[in-house]
Amino acid sequence: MQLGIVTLFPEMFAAVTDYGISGRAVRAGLMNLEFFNPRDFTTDKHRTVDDKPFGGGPGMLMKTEPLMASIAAARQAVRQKDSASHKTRVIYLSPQGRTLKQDSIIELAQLQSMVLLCGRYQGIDNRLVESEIDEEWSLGDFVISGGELAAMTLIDAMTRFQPGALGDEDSALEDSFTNGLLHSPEYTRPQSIDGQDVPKVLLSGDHEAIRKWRLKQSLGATWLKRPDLLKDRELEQEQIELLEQFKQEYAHYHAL
Ligand code: 9WO
Repeated sequence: MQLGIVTLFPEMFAAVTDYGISGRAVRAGLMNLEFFNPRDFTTDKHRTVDDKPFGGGPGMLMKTEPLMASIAAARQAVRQKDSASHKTRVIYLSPQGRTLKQDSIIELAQLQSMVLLCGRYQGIDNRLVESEIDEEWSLGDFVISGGELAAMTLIDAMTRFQPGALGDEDSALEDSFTNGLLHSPEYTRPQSIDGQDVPKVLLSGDHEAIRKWRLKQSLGATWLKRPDLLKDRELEQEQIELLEQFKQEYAHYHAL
């Protein structure tokens, strides 16, 4: 995947390029990040990248000309490297966007190329939103200081769906949310921590019993913590029965 990233702070992206699964994917060439800093596209002595909003008020906007020049350069560079020369989407990360969900991550992860625009200050001139931005995406209903951390989050999440990015035993398709349910609880050594024991079934070696137990816990955790995920969802007969068992055990346990 070819990524053109328009940002005033390219150094921040070391968090994805230098560490962990995303770092390995970058080193393996699965994800190719190229940075375009509006400051490098300024023409004045002070290399100005902010400007006052018309109508007054506190705060600044990103200065238009260096921003437009860096978007144009990013589009061009990324398009040249996208072997099929697909139409490159320009994506803006902002609280005004559609909320990213795992299914939107999976769809975006299929693209060959994209330009990510990281806003700073109070954002960008609305005419650029209209003319330059193809899609606006949000992580959720909160404000952070700029688009970079959101862009990095998106890049990390998309990396997990690049073929070869995860080790053999990891599968992005087995993560929480990919089946629409929360993951069942997991345990490692030691078998007992201050009298809290690992559930016996996990030590039994009975794979079918373990599968059923995990599915029941997964349904139960979703019912307890994220009932909204079960709202408009058809459960299979086995799932209905396991969730019913979970609820009964839960009621029994909490009645004591
Ligand atoms: C800053 C500001 C300062 C004074 C008065 C109003 C203001 N609004 C903003 C603002 O919303 N700034 C944004 C900072 C502009 C776009 C980039 N920034 C950003 C992106 N903040 N939060 C995000 C973001 C992106 C994705 N998901 C969640 C939040």
